[in-house]
Amino acid sequence: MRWTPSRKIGMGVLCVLASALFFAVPAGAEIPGLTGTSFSLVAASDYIQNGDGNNLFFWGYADGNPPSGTVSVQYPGPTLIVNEGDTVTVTLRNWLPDPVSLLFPGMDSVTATPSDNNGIRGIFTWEAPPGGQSTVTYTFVAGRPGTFYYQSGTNMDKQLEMGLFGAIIVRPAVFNPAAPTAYGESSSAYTAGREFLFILSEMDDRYHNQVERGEEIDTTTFFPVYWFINGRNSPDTMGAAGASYLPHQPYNALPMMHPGEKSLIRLISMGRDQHPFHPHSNHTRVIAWDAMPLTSDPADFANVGADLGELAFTVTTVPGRTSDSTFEWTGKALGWDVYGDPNDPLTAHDCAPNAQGFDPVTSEWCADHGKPFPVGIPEQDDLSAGDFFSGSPFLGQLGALPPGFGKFNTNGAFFQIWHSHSEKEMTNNDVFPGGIMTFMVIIPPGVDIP
Ligand SMILES: [Cu+2]
Repeated sequence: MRWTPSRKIGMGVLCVLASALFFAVPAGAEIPGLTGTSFSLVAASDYIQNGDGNNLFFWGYADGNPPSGTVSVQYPGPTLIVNEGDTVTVTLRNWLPDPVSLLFPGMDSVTATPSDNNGIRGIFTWEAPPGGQSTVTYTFVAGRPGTFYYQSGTNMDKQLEMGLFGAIIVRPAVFNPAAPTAYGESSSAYTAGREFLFILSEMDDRYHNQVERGEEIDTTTFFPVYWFINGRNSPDTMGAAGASYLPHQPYNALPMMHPGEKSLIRLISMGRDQHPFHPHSNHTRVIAWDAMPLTSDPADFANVGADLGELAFTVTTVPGRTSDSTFEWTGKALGWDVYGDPNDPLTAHDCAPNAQGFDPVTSEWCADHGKPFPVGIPEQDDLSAGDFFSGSPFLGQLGALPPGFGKFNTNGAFFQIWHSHSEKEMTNNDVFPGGIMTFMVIIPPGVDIP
C-alpha cells in the first residue's frame, strides 16, 4: 500500500523530531514506578495542587529510608513493579502523627515484623508508630500476575482519604518487554509501551483542612469535591509525568497509541465512591477483575485465555477493586474514511486490505475507504475551535484554524475523551472541566509517540 503523509503531517513530524532532539524524550509510554524486590516507604505529609489552584494537605507514602532529612512524599504512593513469584519486602517508617500500616490485598504469605517493642499491634496488622524511629517490615509473595494495590490498614476511612495508598503491578513469570502480556498468554497481549495505569480516587477538602489543623474528622459526612486519576485532576492529568510544578503528584494520565495497536488499561479504585470510567470512541475489553482473568477454564488458561472477557461501554470501578482491559482503535465501521477523500490530493491514500480487512500500514478498515465524511464542517466564522482540534476531521491532517487554536494538536491526532460517567466527578470543587477526565490520543501512523 501507499501512505503519503501530506506536507502538513510532515511539519508535525518535524516538530516531534525537534522536541526529541532538545529534550531526552523516553521512547514509548511506560508506567513509571519502582522495580526490585526490596522497598522502603516513609509515611509523611505535604500539599497537593488541584486543577483549580487550590492546595490540599495530604498524607502519602514516599520512596526512601533516610534516618532524617527530607523525602518526596507523593499522591498516590510509588507504584511498585514486581515479578510473579518474587518475595517482596517493604519497610515502613512513619513521620505522621497517627500510627500507619500497610496491607497488600491479594498477595500471598503476608508477614509483618516490627523493628522493636514500639510497634503497635493494629486490627489488621502491625503498625509503625509516629516519630520515625521504629519501623515495620512487611513481606509478601507476589503469587500471581495482575494489577494490585497497597494501602494503610489503620483507621482506613481517614487514612485512605488522606492519600495512603499506591499501585502494585505484578508481571507474569514469563515476561518479554518487546512482546508484553498482562497474564502470560495471548489474550492479554498488548503493544510494547502501551500499558496505562488509572488509579481513581476522591477527596473531601474539609477533612484535609481539619487534619492539617490537628482536628478529628467525622467521616460519616463524606462529601467529596475533588476527583483524581493517578493523583491529579483534569487538566493536570494531561501534564507531563514528573512535571516540576506538581512535585507531589508525579504520575500523569495521558494514554497515546497508533491505530491498530492494542493498549492495556490497568484500573484501580482507591476511593470510597464508585467511579464509572468511560472510554470514548470504542469499548474496552475487560479481561480480569482483581487480577483474576475472566476464563472458562482456569486449569487450561494458557490455551483458553480470557475467553469470558467482555466488551465494556463503561467500567464500573468499585472501591478496592482492580480491573485489566485491552483497548484497540482503528476507526472500523465508523461509516466514513478516517483518512479523508482518497481523490483529494491533500488526503490521497490507498487501502490494501489484509485477510482481516485492514490496511497493514494505516490500519484503515478498507470497507469504509473513500466513504465521505457525513457532516458538513461549518465555516470558520461559525466555528468555535478547542485546543485539541486540528482543523480537520481526518486523522493525520491539519486544517485552517482561527489564530491561537489547535496548539495542542500539531499532528492531526484524534483526541478521545476518557472520563467518569458520574459527571459531577468531572469538576474541581464545582468548576467544570476537571476531575476524572483525560484523553486517549490516537496518533497518526508514522508519527512517533514520545
Ligand atoms: Cu481510506
